Amino acid sequence: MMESLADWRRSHYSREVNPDMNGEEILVMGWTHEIRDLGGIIFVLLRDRDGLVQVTAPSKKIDPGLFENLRKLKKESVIAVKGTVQESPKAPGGVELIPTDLRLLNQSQQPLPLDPTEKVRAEIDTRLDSRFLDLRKPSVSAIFKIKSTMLHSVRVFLEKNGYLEVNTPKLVASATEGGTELFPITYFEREAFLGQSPQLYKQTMMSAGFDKVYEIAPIFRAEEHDTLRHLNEVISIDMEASFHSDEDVMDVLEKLVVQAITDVTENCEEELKLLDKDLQIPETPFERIDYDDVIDLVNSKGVALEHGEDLSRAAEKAMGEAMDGYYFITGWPTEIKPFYVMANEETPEKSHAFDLMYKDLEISSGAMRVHQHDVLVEKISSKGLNPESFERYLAAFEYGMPPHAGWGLGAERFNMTLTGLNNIRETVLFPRDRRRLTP
Ligand code: AMO
Repeated sequence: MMESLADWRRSHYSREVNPDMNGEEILVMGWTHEIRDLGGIIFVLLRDRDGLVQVTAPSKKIDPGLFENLRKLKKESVIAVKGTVQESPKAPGGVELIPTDLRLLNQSQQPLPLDPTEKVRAEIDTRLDSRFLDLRKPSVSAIFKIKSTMLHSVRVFLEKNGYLEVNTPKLVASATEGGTELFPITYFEREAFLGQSPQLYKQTMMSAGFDKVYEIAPIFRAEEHDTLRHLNEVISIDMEASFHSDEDVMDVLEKLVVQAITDVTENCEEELKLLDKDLQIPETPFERIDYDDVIDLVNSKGVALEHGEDLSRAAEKAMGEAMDGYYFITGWPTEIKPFYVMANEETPEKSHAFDLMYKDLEISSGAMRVHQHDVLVEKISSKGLNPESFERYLAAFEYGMPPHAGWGLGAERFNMTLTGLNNIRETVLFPRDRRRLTP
């Protein structure tokens, strides 16, 4: 009688099998990455989440029935192999497995819509259409191991520094980052929107007395344009801190970025190697460059940019050529920043807002906020918005709102800087862009 599946328990992941285990009986589970049938000997590369292990089956040494079953295996089928570990300097990890038993757990259809062995290059759209297969590629899953390590590092860093994790609504009643980027939805008999940013809620938490909060959650932007840096759904790492200035939270951001890079270099050595990425720990403090100097710099490079304009793509590129690594742009004009950004006391045309850049890519923006109710009402009106639609948010400013500051860091854009990838779609499991809503 066939042993029940429950008795077939994995004893090791591929990465754990090493030459010191010579002679040990083990059980590995995974996918048939590759099959090489040389007649008298069959090599099967078994792939699991962590890597590859070679199963070596010489016809003379193993059971003929088992040999035939190995020969019949199809690529990307799911298998379990029992066998004896044998030292083998030429095989991956310096070991091979001489099989004693095989279980075909699930047969894969052929031909495959995509080749997970990475021998054939595929276009990004083909890859995303069969994303489950694409994600089997070690160099693709590496991106998500790095993302997971980064997010863990960010959480640990913020928790250690006294930040409380919060969860705010994603079904919201109003815009925060400009009306045109909103996804409207039907909320029973009313119109509502998908949240563009936890901005209003994280600020409200300052009035609630939580002092320091953070949230890691999706934000939704109805971006019309199709670029390598924009998606319609991304993960935002947001923080807000009371009695903090813009300089204070820039300091937090800088330290968090360095900590995450340090943790990724230490824990994702294999993954970085697969991505061919030589990740350097940046020096602090990051350079700070004033918006006025950015204007002069890009104009000197032949990019026309007027004072009071947001950076065009050409301006970002010129900045990317002039600056190395991470740097802050400070002193942004008040006029082009959202209503919640505090203006400079002495030069009100300039604000307390900043952006964190990596070469030509904006990865975070933040600011010290307006905390005075009357100033905020006026700023909402001056942006052409109706203060009445912000009634509940505004109330939090009437009964003791402390001064505060915060920022939002795009997890995917940050991940692009960690992995060296230039298409943001690569850093999301199932990206949402202008044309894509499935898988
Ligand atoms: P902002 O709109 O600049 O600021 O967003 C913050 C960061 O989120 C990421 N991001 C995006 N990434 C990819 N595709 C998009 N469509 C996209 N939109 C945003 C970027 C960006 O730097 N409320 C403020 C933050 C604050 O002041 O605390 C805000 O949302 O990395």
